[in-house]
Amino acid sequence: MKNFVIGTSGHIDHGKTTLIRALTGIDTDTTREEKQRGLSINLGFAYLDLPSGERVGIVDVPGHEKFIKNMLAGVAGIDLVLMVIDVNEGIMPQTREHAAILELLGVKDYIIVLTKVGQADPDLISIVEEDIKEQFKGTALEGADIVRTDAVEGIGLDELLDLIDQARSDSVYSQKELPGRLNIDRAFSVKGVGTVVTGTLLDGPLEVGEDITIYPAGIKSKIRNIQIHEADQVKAHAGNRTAINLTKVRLEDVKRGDVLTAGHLDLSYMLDVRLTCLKSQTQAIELWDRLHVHIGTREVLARVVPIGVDRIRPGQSELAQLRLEEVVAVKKDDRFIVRAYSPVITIGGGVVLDPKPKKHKRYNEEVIESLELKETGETSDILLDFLSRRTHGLTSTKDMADYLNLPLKDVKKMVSEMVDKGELVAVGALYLSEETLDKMTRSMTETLANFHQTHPLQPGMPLGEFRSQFKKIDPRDVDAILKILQDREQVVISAELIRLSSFNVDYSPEQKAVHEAMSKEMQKAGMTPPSIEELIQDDPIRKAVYDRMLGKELIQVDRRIVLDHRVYEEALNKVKAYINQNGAITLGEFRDMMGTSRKYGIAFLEHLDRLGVTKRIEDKRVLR
Ligand SMILES: Nc1nc2c(ncn2[C@@H]2O[C@H](COP(=O)(O)OP(=O)(O)OP(=O)(O)O)[C@@H](O)[C@H]2O)c(=O)[nH]1
Ligand SMILES: [Mg+2]
Repeated sequence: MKNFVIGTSGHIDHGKTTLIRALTGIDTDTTREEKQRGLSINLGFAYLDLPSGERVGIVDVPGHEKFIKNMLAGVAGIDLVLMVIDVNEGIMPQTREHAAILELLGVKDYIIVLTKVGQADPDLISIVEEDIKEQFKGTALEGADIVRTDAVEGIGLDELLDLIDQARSDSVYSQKELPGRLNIDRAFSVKGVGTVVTGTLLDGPLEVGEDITIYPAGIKSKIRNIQIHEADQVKAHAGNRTAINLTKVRLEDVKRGDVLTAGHLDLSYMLDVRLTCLKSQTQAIELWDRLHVHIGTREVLARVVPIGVDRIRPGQSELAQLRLEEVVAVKKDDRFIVRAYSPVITIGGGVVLDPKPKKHKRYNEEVIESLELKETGETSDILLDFLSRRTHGLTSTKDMADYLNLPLKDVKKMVSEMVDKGELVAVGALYLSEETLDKMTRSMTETLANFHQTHPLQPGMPLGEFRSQFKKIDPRDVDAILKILQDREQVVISAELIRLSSFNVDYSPEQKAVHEAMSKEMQKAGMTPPSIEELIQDDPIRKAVYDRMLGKELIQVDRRIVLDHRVYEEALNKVKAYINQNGAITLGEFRDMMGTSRKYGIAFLEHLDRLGVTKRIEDKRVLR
């Protein structure tokens, strides 16, 4: 099951760490510097056993504005925030900044914890509470429970625990199982154990023994051990605070900001996003503004390109493209925060709509529509939009699941529904959109129709020439579409020629008679046909008719041998039937069955090998 994670937040010295220590007995200020200075610098980690018996994880963040970076690295994946406010000070700058950040990151559940109430005047407490309610109006913290506490005097802690328990049991977990993904917030080395990384699991599960990749470097490793709340586990789920011991990874190869995943991530220097500029800002976010982007546990510099508007004004949310100065590995729907380049203050944030976009022209309707679709559209439409923009259309359900950031199981179900509805076509285990197929079919049949018109006497277009017309398209797609067109009997491919199945050569009366004669000769000759020269007899009329029969009525078996198509079909069916009955066929058996000679037998069987119908094993052939 998903684990519940609580985060603290609030202004410096308002009592976050003291509160967690009072609740859990764990001091999250672990370094000497933190203890000496009496303030938190790094993220602190603890866990809490609730009255219900449930164990939940806690991330304690520093309040000092200089350490906001550390705070940002800790808050992804948090379910409930304890917004800590010192009753003697009320809402202060970092209270507001943390609240804005958490709201932009999509955190929905909050408990407002008033601290240090023991010595405070009850009237003051009421005034501060009213002020807090007023100031948080219209934000995600509006209506949050407020609890009065004093960690030193032990006031209000039981009430707070009950509220946390309530919030935990009310929370609805999304049960989607995705390839495990963890944004690394710490990496360290343990003597005799090796490299350990920690973080909150964004997607899960992850299991001991699982192969993983660390992005962006692409380092491959395996999970040797998983710890959750200091206990060994075989499996970690989304939301778990985990420490993961990795095999064969040196400490210098991993750092905060890296992403560990059991799945695949695309690397990208650009992100399409919806970007919100905070209401409290006095300046708009302008084209080409340089910003710090905090995404996952990573911080990168980027330039902003608003897509549909000139600038993003305070309080507005607009489509934009972030042009990053370093590569990132993120997924659709990931959230991020942006801070001004200088002075470094939080000015906004948003959500990723496309983690690997192309460079966009601004004010382009098509781009805007496609992004809006990704934001609010039906998943099946988002998938069709994705397929229409890929360089090759044939796509696996795994690639689709990666792009959509959805469980493979759900994607497979959706895809099979889309196949039934005629929106997708299955090509083996891959899929193509009906739209791509349609477009390609039209352009292929047009190419063939043009060829037939300019070469009415030729039985078909040489395949090589045909393919060269579609060089821009991935050859795998061309093959797949040709296969579909053959199955649907729209085109015929034979002897390296392709033609529309509706195409017929018109014969003159004279040619007609010759055609009939040649057709009879070839049928009669069966599996011991005359050579091509013998058939044509150096006669121009016979040559013209031969050309038109080739590929339709005459099937080329090798350079010198052609067979009547009826003879060819019969031989092919007999070979298949023979192998089905006997497991294999030898050259001798084929010769006897067809009453032909060694020369034709070899030519025919080798032709079937090349076609991929049969496969030669020593002196026998089996079906492929
Ligand atoms: N009397 C009283 N003092 C408190 C209480 N909570 C915190 N303090 C004191 O306030 C000071 C700051 O507390 P911390 O818990 O370190 O504050 P913090 O919010 O973790 O600070 P940063 O992590 O640096 O942002 C310490 O001296 C605490 O002893 C409380 O409920 N009552
Ligand atoms: Mg602290």
